[in-house]
Amino acid sequence: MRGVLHRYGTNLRLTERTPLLSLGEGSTPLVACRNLGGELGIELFAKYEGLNPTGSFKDRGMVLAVAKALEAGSRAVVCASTGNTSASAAAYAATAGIPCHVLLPAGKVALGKLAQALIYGAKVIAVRGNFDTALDLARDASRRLGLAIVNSVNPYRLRGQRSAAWEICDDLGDAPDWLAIPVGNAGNITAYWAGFVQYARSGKASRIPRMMGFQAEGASPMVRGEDVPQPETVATAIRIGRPVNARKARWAVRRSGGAFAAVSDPEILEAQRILASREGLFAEPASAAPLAGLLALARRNELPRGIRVVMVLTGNGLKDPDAALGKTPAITEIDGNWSSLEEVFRS
Ligand code: AN7
Repeated sequence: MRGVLHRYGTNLRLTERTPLLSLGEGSTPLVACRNLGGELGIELFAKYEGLNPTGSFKDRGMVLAVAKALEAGSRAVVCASTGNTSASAAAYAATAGIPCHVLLPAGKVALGKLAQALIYGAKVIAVRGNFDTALDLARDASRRLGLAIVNSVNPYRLRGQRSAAWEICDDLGDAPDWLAIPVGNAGNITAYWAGFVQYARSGKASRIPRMMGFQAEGASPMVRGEDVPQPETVATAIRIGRPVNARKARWAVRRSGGAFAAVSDPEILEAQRILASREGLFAEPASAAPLAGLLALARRNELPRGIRVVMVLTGNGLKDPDAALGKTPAITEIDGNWSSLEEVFRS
């Protein structure tokens, strides 16, 4: 299986000593969302990152970060995570054959992500506190114990994540007008922008998209312009109050003519349901923030007509079934005979 290192190695500063790890990450589908696009009056695509090996975009950068950690002789990796980074780190550490330590905000990680970290064999530590506290501790562990930190403070993470922007340009033949993306630690939006810039400079794209970053209202430091000490949102993946990549992301958004905006938890859950029921795409709540934002812009007549928009579905909906089940219709239970079933179809 050809992964990100095999396909984009020349762009990723590999050396002869970099192990070519792969779980088959990247090459995710760019799905045309004709139903919603038609309704919104735009050409809408979804970059379906939930189909990566561990179910999120994190795999693109994690494969490079862990490969580089091995190359540098690191004997273990550490990260803090709202869930997806830990799942990805644990999987790549497993294939690399080194231990992985993950620090999670206690009680605030979706069950599927927790199950992943555990089954891949990571040492899971629940921190009483939020993600920002856990990241401070992970940095301490890295510094004091010499573990390789594989959060997005590790430059290889964002470099690998650029590959998603390259794939979008390769699929569309050019960059889109807008990129709509959820923002937590503000790493991915920075990586996409850098990826688009790199492609534009090398003549493989004619433009750089407006970078449109969407946060949850209760965890929206990029929108408010200041840290949020107690971030809170149903979209636990982006429950982050002090984004480590804030400065770089602000630059990317300003340079591209984009913007940050916030959406409410009810808007996120409604967008998640609409995405699944209208397009057949099941993404986790954080990943529905961009669609929630586009729907809100359209309601206010602020969505330009006819533009080409790619929204990034960063994580798979199966990771967090609890969040999805809140708004689904009731299940009809019947006795196991035809007349009971016939009754259901008649009513
Ligand atoms: C599904 O796993 O920060 O703005 O520790 O899991 O680059 O942080 C997850 C982030 C969006 C935000 N969507 O990306 C972690 C973590 C999903 C995510 C984001 C995350 P960044």
